[in-house]
Amino acid sequence: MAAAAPVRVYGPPFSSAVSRVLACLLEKDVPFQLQPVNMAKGEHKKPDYLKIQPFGQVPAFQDESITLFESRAISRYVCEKYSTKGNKGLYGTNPLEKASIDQWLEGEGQNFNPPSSVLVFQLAFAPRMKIKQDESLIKQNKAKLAKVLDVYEKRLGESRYLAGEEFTLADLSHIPNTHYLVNVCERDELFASRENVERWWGEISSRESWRKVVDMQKSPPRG
Ligand SMILES: N[C@@H](CCC(=O)N[C@@H](CS)C(=O)NCC(=O)O)C(=O)O
Repeated sequence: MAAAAPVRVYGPPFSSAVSRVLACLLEKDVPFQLQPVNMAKGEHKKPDYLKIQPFGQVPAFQDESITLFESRAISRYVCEKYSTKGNKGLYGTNPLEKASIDQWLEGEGQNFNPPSSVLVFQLAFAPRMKIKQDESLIKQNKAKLAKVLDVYEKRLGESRYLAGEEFTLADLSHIPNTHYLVNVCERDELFASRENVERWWGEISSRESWRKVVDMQKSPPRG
């Protein structure tokens, strides 16, 4: 029987949402093919691409004849489909573990991502795109993120990772935006000033899966 084709991830590794999916695939040891989407040329808004990502964003994902979008949904799918590969506990092994992971994954999507993605855009991408930074938006979102991190500081004083004692998809999902905030945006004080958050960031950012994504970000394929 012919080997199954590798799954495909559409989008550049510098995108936070794309890199979330890449880190998940690497944790799960699932082979993948990266499909370039040249965002500078607006390829993500072209009719062919909109057939697989109707909102015109990256990533899109293909497994056999099925296409998916939304990085967190794709990551959950990868964990479920490849439950016996790579890091087997990444999305838990029973309903209660999954619910606990989902709770913090939703917390990331609903509470952490809104202010952190505004800060990443304003501080890392706007200057590169020659867009004027909005200082009041930066101030507002820094304050919002600080409140979210206060909750994390307490939680991470009770358990090693967000959903318990093991690294899970909930932790992984925070890495892409935090990476930009700590390493590019000079907002590392938000994390370093909180002892437990700082310890957690040190642990999750040094995972081999994420180090590989960072290497891919340094030398992305041309698209
Ligand atoms: N909730 C989506 C967000 C996707 C998203 O915002 N992607 C950004 C790059 S990180 C994008 O495509 N931006 C271009 C645009 O919105 O036109 C996911 O997690 O997949």
